[in-house]
Amino acid sequence: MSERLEDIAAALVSGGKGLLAADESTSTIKKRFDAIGLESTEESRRDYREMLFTAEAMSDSISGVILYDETIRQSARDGTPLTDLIRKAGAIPGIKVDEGAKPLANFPGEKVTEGLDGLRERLKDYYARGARFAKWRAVIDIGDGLPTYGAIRANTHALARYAALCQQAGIVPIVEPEVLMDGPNAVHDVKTCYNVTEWTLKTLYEELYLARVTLEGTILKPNMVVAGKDCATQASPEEVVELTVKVFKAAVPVAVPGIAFLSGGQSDELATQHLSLINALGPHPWKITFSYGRALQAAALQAWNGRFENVAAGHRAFNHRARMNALAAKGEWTPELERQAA
Ligand code: 5MM
Repeated sequence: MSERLEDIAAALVSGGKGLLAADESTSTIKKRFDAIGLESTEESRRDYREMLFTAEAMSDSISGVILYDETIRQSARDGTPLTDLIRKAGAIPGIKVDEGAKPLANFPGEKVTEGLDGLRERLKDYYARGARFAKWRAVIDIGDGLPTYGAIRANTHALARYAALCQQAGIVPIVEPEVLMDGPNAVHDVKTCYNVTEWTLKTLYEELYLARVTLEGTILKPNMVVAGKDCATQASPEEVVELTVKVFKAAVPVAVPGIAFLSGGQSDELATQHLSLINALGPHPWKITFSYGRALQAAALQAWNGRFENVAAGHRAFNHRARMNALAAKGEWTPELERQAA
């Protein structure tokens, strides 16, 4: 495969495929395992990821997998490195390199993502382990008086410094500025989400420009424009789609090759439906696909349930969800196909 950043970025978002975000940190995967009553150990985490990466849909629907530090070093039960399983399926291994969102000093209720210290060296190591793209997630909270200019500036500046370091290391940066939809924010309607997303994206592209990042070798991983989870007035799918496309037209340069959405707490099917409607409105100047974590994995985790004898059931659930999202990446998903294929 070509090692040019532009080619790697294009491969990640083309061909109706999308990304599997399997980069849950140890504390997050523990929460997911707690929900099915499974103890989170190095071995159970490995077994779970091995189950995902050996599903058939990895070859037809997944372009790349975002891994966590522990996972990129792990091998399957038979000793095959997990990164080899991913490559064997024709997908590209990637790595989450941020060290999480921490309280932003002097900005109550807001966070900044850390992880820039030592990043140059870590990227070198991840490259040697086969990673050809990386991910850094910043979180933006909506609340009373939030977000602030300071928090948006600090988070997008860190994203730009991360992106520049990745490109120097031959790694495509996925930049993920997530405007959160969860949290007790009754004030958080779809219009507020639109305004905050536009503000965040415009600031992000200014920071990327100032950091001399080559946009052609990046991918954007954004939220869709949706109302907050606790907002009494939820937007219709048509409204979500219209506002999401509108905000990208206003704020995302066409030099960016692709946009790969996060699911952010949307239900599996709604995340698929929104993506499909967005693509059906195309053609757009960017490829638009998925980089889902929860919305790709939830059903597979339930079906697998931590048991070796359920690997086939886990595969079936993962194949279905991944294929529905691959259809959505082409704007071809319908509720009828969802039911027929289930
Ligand atoms: C898979 O979850 C990722 C890692 O989360 P933590 O650092 O909190 O453990 C997360 O960054 C994920 O890649 C994105 O938020 C997108 O996931 P969703 O579930 O929103 O599609």
